Amino acid sequence: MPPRLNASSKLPDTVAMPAYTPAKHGEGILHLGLGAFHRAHQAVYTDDALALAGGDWRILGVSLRSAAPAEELAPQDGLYTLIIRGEGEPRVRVIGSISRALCGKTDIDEIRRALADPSIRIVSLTVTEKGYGIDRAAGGADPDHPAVAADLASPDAPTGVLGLIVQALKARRAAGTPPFTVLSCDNLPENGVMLRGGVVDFARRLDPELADWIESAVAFPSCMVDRITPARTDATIADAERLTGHSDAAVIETEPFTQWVVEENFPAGRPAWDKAGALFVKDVAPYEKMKLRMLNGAHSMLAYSGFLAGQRYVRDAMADPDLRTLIERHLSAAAATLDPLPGIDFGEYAQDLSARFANPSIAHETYQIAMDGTQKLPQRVLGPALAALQAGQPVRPFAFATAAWMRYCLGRKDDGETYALRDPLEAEIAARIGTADTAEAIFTSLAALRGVFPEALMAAPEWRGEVVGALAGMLESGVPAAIHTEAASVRA
Ligand code: CS2
Repeated sequence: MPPRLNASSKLPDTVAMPAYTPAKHGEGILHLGLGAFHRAHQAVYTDDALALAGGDWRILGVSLRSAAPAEELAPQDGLYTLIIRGEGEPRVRVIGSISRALCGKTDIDEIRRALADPSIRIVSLTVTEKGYGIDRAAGGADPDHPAVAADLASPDAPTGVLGLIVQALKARRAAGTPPFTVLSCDNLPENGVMLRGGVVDFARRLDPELADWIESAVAFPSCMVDRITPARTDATIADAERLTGHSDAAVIETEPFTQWVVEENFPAGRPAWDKAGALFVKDVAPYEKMKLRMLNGAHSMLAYSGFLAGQRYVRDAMADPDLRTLIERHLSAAAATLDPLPGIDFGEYAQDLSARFANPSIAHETYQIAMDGTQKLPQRVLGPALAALQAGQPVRPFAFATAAWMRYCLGRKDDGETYALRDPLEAEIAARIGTADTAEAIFTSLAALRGVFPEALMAAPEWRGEVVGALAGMLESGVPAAIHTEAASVRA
């Protein structure tokens, strides 16, 4: 077994090391959600910013539930290998921007103390769509979310996202410490506005005056994040050993492409992320919309249809001419719902996305993307479907994606093999579908899910007809044949 990576490791010259001395930089960011994506994205921008411009901006990483990130990173002094898979041999670098890693289950007091500490000037988050506890249809905290319910009941001992942020802001206000900036980095439209709505509403339920102060004093910039980051596998671990001569339990692999578009609104300061390649703009919304509708929308369509057609990886689905046709159709339909964005050619963006999806060195599982469909579909597929409907554009591409998700909700493939949906509404989905086995009945049962489908869309006979038609095809002839027929109709 090779030695474990840590601050005194000597690595081969082929591995890029932090171009600064990590230990000389203090913490400035507390990040909630220490998963693979953060380590392939924001932590890398921060690593570059520290090298280029310095500052006390290292990241105190927190994972609220899983003990794994802290167990992986702590013995390595927060260091981890990033394997960047493009053409040829992967590029390898060691990231030094994470100073400490804590777990909400075991270190909650330390986490609460850190949140109140004046050195922390940014609290950033990648907790996934379902992790916030926000009722996205209504726009405030969701009192039925388990963490929200628990934190509303004991606000002085919070363990969830909204509860921790509100308690920390309250403590800072009482101590005369300036508030931190709150930066959501999840794939949600206007993520800053959404999180602000959740935090302010949570606070208002406890202390209206505190809520007013948060509204006026705390910044919640929005941002668009992008980097395809598959889950780590044994091959990732083996490559880290082979390429660095060290074992690394925290290694992450990712693609060469990376993008971050951030609203310029950091009253408490920020790392020089702009020098590291992040784009700072006044209004992020059009970039978010483009990425969510094109990249993520096409990803979700491909995940459900590809998974059900037996394609394990996105790259394999891209090698299937029928699925490729459907991806290209989806990308252009999504692009047609967007307002023009100066400096961006949506056609080129679509081509670049197809190339990224086809990257032969990235093994991105369709099943990974299929997770949490109820949390993803609204912004990725249903929002653009409604926009297309209202603009008189064809809704079929979005209806096909929605039908594939509904087919996926049955929890079994054409041959009867079963799988877990991995969705927070999994039990409700199963209960609603019950024994429904016609496209009409399945559509009707899922249409009643709370907060998923926009009413105006579901009320449109055209939409219903297209989804039911596509789903009926999948049920009658099997998913691969339905994909083939659909692609043939696009080519015709
Ligand atoms: C994917 C995203 O898992 C998913 O739902 O669509 O994680 C996607 O890979 C990233 O947003 C790319 O930036």
